[in-house]
Amino acid sequence: MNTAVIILPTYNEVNNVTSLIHDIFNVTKQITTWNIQILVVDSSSPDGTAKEIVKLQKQYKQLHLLETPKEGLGKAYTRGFKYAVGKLNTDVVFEMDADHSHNPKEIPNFLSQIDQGSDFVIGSRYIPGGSIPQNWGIHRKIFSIVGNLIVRLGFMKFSITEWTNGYRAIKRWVIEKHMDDLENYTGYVFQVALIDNAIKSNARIREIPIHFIDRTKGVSKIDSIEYITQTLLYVFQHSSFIKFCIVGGIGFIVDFGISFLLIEIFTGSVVFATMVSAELAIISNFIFNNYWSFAYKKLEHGNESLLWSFIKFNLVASGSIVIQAYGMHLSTSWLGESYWYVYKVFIIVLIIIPYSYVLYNKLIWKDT
Ligand SMILES: Nc1nc2c(ncn2[C@@H]2O[C@H](COP(=O)(O)OP(=O)(O)O)[C@@H](O)[C@H]2O)c(=O)[nH]1
Ligand SMILES: [Mg+2]
Repeated sequence: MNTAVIILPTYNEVNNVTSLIHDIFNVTKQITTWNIQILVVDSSSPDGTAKEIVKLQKQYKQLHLLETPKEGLGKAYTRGFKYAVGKLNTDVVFEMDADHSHNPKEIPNFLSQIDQGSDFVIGSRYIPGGSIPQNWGIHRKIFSIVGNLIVRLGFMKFSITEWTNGYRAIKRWVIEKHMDDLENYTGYVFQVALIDNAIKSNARIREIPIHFIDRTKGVSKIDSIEYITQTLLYVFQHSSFIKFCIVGGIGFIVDFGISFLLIEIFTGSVVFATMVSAELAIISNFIFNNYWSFAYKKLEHGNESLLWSFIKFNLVASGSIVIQAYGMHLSTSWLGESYWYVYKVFIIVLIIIPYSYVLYNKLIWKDT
């Protein structure tokens, strides 16, 4: 029988964790196809959470306790993952808050998605059937909704609606594959990093709706300012889309700079200069995208497809020149030529950027 370990990270949850553990085992005793264990990872809570767990262990032999220093939620989870995989030899790990925000009744739904072939099941508050608490203040609602939106936009990944909530079931291989990278994220941003890593290794990700219940006992440990800065920084450093936009900007500078050099300094012909500079910009874009924006799906040197990919890249780039020329022709013939630069910006932002990004992902740096 396969094993699933439910990890409950705790920091001062003495008034929540005992009743939650009873609730969980009440649900899981009805599951016959999985061996379910609970691992509490307590970061030296001064309120005596760990002592309560030790008492409960007399009642439940499937209850484990890992005591760690106070190093943040991400660190607690990575330590918990290592223990669950290494010591408890689990096949699946669950993440679940210990403050009753996540209803244990959903556990069978997570497992049935795993049984049906998912590698990573996310409990989402933002798909039909899911919700955030009605009684949350407007600040907390905006914080949660906008936070998720920024991540979705930054990664241009709209199919995943929930990046921050920690009610999840994850297959062992995903954890093992990304453990080294995950250890870099000690705080709540760890949750975003985990999904980002899972996407990059093509894990089959599935969302199921959950209602998030506001805690009634104890206080939230989230440090909002630290969380926002770390999340923005993470998205900025890891988003292929943002890097792709920066590479486009560099391409523009290369194109313009070389044209300027050839025309003004070397008094070359304008047509010749334009051809040379455009192709050099295409080459620079191809190299920077390959080794930076899409580095995690890099086309390797010596690989036969590298040349073919470069040819396709040139075709996509030529396509964008044709689209721009046609768009400029249409817009200036309708609206006159005075504001041509405004139309150009609109065409680049609304058509060229999405066109190139989608085609690069579909034709050149493909998800395997
Ligand atoms: N072990 C451990 N657990 C933590 C830490 N910070 C938060 N938690 C736990 O993570 C879960 C979610 O935290 P919570 O404060 O409720 O965050 P919120 O739901 O976003 O307000 C709870 O079970 C907390 O006890 C930490 O540093 N170490
Ligand atoms: Mg909470």
